[in-house]
Amino acid sequence: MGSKGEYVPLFETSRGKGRAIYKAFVASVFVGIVSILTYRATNIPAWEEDGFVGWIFCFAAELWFGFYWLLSQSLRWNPTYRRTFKNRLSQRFQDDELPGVDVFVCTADPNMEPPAMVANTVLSVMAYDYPPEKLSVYVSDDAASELTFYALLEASRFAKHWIPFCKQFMVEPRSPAAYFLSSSSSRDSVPAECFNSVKKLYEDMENRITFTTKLGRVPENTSSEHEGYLQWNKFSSKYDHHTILQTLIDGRDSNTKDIKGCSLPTLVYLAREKRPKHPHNFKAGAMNALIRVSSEISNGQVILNVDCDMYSNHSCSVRDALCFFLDEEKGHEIAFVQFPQGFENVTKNELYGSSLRVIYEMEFRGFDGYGGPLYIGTGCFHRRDTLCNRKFNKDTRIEWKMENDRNIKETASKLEERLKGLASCGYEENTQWGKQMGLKYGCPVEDVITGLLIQCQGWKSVYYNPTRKGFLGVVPTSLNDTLLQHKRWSEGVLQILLSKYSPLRYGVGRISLGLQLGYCTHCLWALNCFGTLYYSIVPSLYLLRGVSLFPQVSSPWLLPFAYVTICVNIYSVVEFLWCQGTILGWWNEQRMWLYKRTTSYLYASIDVILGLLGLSTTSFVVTNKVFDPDVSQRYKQEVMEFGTSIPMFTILATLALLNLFSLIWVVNKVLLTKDGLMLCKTMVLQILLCSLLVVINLPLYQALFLRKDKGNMPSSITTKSTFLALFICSCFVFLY
Ligand SMILES: *[C@@H]1O[C@H](CO)[C@@H](O)[C@H](O)[C@H]1NC(C)=O
Ligand SMILES: CC(=O)N[C@H]1CO[C@H](CO)[C@@H](O)[C@@H]1O
Repeated sequence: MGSKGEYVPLFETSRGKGRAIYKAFVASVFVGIVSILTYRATNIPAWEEDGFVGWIFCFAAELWFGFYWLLSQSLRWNPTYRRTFKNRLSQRFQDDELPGVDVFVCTADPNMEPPAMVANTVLSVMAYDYPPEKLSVYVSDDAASELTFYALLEASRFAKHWIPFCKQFMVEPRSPAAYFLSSSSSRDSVPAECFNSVKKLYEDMENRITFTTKLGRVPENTSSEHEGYLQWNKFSSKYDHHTILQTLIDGRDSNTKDIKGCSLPTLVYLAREKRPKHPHNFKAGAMNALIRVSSEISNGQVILNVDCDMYSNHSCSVRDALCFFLDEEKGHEIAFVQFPQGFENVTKNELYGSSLRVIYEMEFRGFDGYGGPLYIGTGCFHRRDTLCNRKFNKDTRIEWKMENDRNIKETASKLEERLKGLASCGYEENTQWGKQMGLKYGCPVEDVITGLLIQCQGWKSVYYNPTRKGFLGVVPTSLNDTLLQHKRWSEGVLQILLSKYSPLRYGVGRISLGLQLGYCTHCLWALNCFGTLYYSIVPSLYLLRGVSLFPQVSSPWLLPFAYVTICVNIYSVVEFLWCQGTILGWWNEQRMWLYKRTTSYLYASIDVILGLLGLSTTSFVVTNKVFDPDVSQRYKQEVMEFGTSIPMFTILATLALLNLFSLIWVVNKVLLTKDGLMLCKTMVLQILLCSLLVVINLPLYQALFLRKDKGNMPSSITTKSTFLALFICSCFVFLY
């Protein structure tokens, strides 16, 4: 406490500025939308007319878009900003009074998630500016890969040099790979000699890890050096093996020291038991096994969860998070502190929009204004008790300063034997794990539903987005990967909306209305596919028949259409620039918006509908983090990557060609026929829409017809989509 017992907060919350102007703008756009809908409702063509069906569906699409736009305002209505005071934290809490922090790193596939990357992630979190006795790192390896184990063993040795080096010279960032690549100014204070010797150690380690990874197995002379490898003797496959639990660094042991004689954080490797007949519940299952195992080793009151492809970019993030939890007034309400996912591999104009700029800079702050952001499965600090189903009670405070009850009586090997059972397949049978306890099972976005249920227990969460990002990861660098990732997300969140934990039903009375609407905005991503598909196909096809679906140039009804379109897009540009994007980045994002909606979201919607009919089950796809140099090159030059022959690309190409053919047809007509000008006047909006779709698809036409590199559109898709588009267009012209 401050002087005279007066309360000085550990963090500060403020609201966004300029809200009144924004709200007036929203109101005006809303009037525009209502006018558009009025126009649709009052000008329906007679049912036997050519445009009747098209009109009705336009009406439906615009109703949806209007509704969805309104819904998405919930996330812009009340943005909230947070600031922490770490110096006050260190004044109020001595090092030995700080809570224990357990860091969970999950990896699932050494081929997609290179062991060297996992080692760097682990080293970056082991080097946090935090008392090492209070910090433990647990790695869950769902592939039970010897290669990952080898990399961690190497990392545990290198840590003895790396951690004291980081602490002595205040090195940032503390992932060695990122540090040695960066030209960070923190390098100047390091004597060249120290720098070079640590760098050499790192490079030797990295070479050894990469060598073994390429070899695909650990050489015998190496594996005989550590008894940990013996656990692989009875190993049959990654789908069928017993629990492997190894303490690589036992921080509880007072003899474990780094080269400077200081303590080290604990490092534990876990590959939980897998048997073909037992569902393993993907990442949620891995996290739950870690929660149980860690509770018997270090039992940190705070749990940090990071993906293996994200490293810590700020050594103080733990202290930042603790400023929220340990605040005497408000800390007791907070269940988790979510950091945004930062990305190091984004190019300037973000061809695939993968940094999710607007979501992290804008929408998550909106969530925070209503009780807290979603839990997104990485870069998130949880209180251990709230993850284990503790309900919120406004009078109960957690005793942070209590002695940490870490287990120091047993030796590591005894402990390991005893704890293996906690990670066995059978352990969770007839328990609440996966239901009430830990992360929830049965949803492809286990993180989001878990966060939602914690909020439904009465807890708040906090979004902390400092200028210097706390965690950095890599983005998918191809269109294919991006679309698949969004398919998984949009499918998962839509399932939540339809599940018994729907924010609209279960959430009622448990979370605020604003938060419910915020969740719905994300949960309904997938359903945007129908309106968008319709809007990007049918108006253009109607051009071929000369049927107008929008007001003519001379009609006053043109105004609301123009006003809404222009305003919404100008706002969207401004918002994007405000989130530190570029104009071209915005344009690329619009293209991705179209592509995601017409493929990822469509697939997600279809899968959810099939799931409702009992025809499909959830699956979990690990995103690829290994990059072909050729693909990387094109990614850096911001050239779209097609290259693979997947049905999603056929859809995209067909759509693009449909619009191209329609535009050619109509331009032809305008230029070559007598009533060309008339056509222009009656169909102006449709022609504009079609032209816009053509312009936004320019990179796709290039990939179809002009590019010769390996990332161009496979010729099978070119043929298929050209044929399909021609067929659909001619149907519209001649039959229908
Ligand atoms: C990561 O940390 C470094 C300093 O170590 C900083 O210069 C850089 O801006 C950070 N990156 C991001 C994206 O915040
Ligand atoms: C994992 C990965 O793709 N890393 C790349 C990120 O971007 C830098 C520079 O753009 C590359 O050097 C890395 O290889």
